[in-house]
Amino acid sequence: MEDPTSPEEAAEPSDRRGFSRRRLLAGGVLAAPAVALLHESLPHQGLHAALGSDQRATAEGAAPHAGAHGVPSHANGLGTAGPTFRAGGTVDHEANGFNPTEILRDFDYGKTTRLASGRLLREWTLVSSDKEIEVAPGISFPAWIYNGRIPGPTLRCTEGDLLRIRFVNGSAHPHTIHFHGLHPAAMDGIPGVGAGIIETGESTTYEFNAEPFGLHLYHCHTAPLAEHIARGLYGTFIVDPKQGRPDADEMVMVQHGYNTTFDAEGNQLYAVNGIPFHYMDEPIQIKRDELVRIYLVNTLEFDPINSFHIHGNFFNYFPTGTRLEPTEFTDTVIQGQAQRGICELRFPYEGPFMFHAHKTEFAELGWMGFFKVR
Ligand SMILES: [Cu+2]
Repeated sequence: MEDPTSPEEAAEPSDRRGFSRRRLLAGGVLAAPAVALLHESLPHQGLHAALGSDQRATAEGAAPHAGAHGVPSHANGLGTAGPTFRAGGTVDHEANGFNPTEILRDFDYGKTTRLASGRLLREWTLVSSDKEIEVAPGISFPAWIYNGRIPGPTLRCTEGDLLRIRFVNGSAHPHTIHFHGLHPAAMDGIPGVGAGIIETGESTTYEFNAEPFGLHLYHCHTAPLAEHIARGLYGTFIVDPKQGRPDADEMVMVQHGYNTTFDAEGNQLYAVNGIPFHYMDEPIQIKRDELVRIYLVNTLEFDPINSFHIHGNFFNYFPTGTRLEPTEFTDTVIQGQAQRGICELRFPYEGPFMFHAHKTEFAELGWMGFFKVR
């Protein structure tokens, strides 16, 4: 197979406009037989093909790591034993300051105080900063982030709580926090309304009621909006119904991407919870027959849709989480940007089960992982 990006081509800035991911995929990665794709060449080749020239240079330097991502042996079509995960191909989570395995089940309930009225006050502090994140082995991305991680913390409360979110801008760029939910205009976190844009070194406090119950999100709303979101300024905001939901193994999956070439044409890498291919390397551990609840959010910039698909199973889907009855029993959902929904399911069989974008080109550029059911 031809190398879809010769060094000359990748290094020539004037070619950048024509250096689209889709052309690369069409001419390179996707032209390969599916078996080869899913076997050893996939993550490696995908990264090389898709990264920009600067990052490509770094990728070459990281060649010993590239391709070390675990590839399931069942993907070779032989139907043999479970995943074989080779060591050494991961990013430096410690240097990044976060690990998607921990982000998955990390819910931040804030600092709580009972008010005289009996209501619960929840308070958080979110600090934005600029940070180089190793998004794939050897590949650095200059991110803008909340509380040192991508995605930002998962803020969780119960409908009727009073919420107070102090925002401190520690980034070199102006930002805001815009919450989805019901709130006064002054608390909307957009330029020119209320506190408006929060400049470097400044802070503000957003205060509003927790409503409606459901699965929501927050993100920066400063222009250029696409860049402020794509750089990493987003997170999940869960408002639990007063009566709660049935006990379950709960987890959050924020779908997003990295436009490593900064051409705003698309993304070169796709992920859930910060790091492409992470749950290939560290499958999500699941107990057989236990109820699993996935809070699934799409913050993907530049691509009009994203999707989630699970192997060997079906789930009940609660769009936006604003109703207690599911609207669908399916194995695939499509989400546009800011769409989100709750997936509930049980795994009746043990073994490794893939989940990935059924926008399959995203899967091959990082948006895939495994549940490991025991
Ligand atoms: Cu911003």
